Amino acid sequence: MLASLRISSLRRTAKFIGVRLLSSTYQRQILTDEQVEAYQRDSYVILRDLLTPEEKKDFQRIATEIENWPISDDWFSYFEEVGGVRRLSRLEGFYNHHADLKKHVKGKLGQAASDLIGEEAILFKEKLNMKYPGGFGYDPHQDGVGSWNYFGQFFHMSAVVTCDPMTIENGCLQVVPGDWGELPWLPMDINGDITEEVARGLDWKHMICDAGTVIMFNSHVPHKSDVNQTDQSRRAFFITWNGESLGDTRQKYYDLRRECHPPDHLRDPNKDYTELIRIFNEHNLEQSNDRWQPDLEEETK
Ligand SMILES: O=C(O)CCC(=O)C(=O)O
Repeated sequence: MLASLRISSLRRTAKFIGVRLLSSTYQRQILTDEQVEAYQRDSYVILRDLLTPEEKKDFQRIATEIENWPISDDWFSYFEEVGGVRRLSRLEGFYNHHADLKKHVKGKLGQAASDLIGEEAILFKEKLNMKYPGGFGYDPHQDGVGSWNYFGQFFHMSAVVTCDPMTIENGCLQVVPGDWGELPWLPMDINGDITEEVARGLDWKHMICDAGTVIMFNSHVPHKSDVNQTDQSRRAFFITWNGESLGDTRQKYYDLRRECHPPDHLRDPNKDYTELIRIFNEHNLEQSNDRWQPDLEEETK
């Protein structure tokens, strides 16, 4: 059982490490010079044709299968309430339960992640964000803040694989190009999001793309998205790796998540999760259920 003292010491450790390791012997596997250069310039790269048309369709099939899975102790299903209707907003931690997804993650996606990290990529976490019509947006944040950086981790690479087109109207991902990848983090509010004042001054780019596009970005890149204003879903996988020199901490991450931010059906009704959820910077998932207390946000003002 993790005591809150242990959590705050993990948090302190994560805050002071911020250097990226690159192996000088690594041989690039799949990305072109141009793609790697785009990533090195902007800290993200859009790969519109990394996947073949068949592979793009396959990701849509896999997303449809996974979103129809029942609630289970084996993965994490998070829900939101829109217009009084409760529906799925996210699934996490399903990698070991879908053989075809595993194949894709180990194949081209893992190779592209390795090419950008500069050493063999180890899977850290995976999720499928549903963003159904009216589905909530995400406040401006940097992913590496908080729990991602526990257990000696400090740098991650994510691949967004879009399963529906991303448009301004349906709440596409927005990122800020720049030389991101090292500390310090941008100024944060109490929820771990970038402060409104700082976010307002950033140069946000909309990631408008077709289904099957892959967007790679590192865990320091500021990003956000808006509510889906259309009547179609906007599903996207977010697959995240770390370099092998930082070890395999996926199980530890999900054990911590199970303890501190479990899905509803695994929550202990007698436990207050408010502070524990903070270490995951996932208040957006809670807000979508009207469960996040606004008075806590006031403390920062
Ligand atoms: O799905 C989106 O629109 C953004 C998701 C995001 O930023 C996150 O899950 O951290």
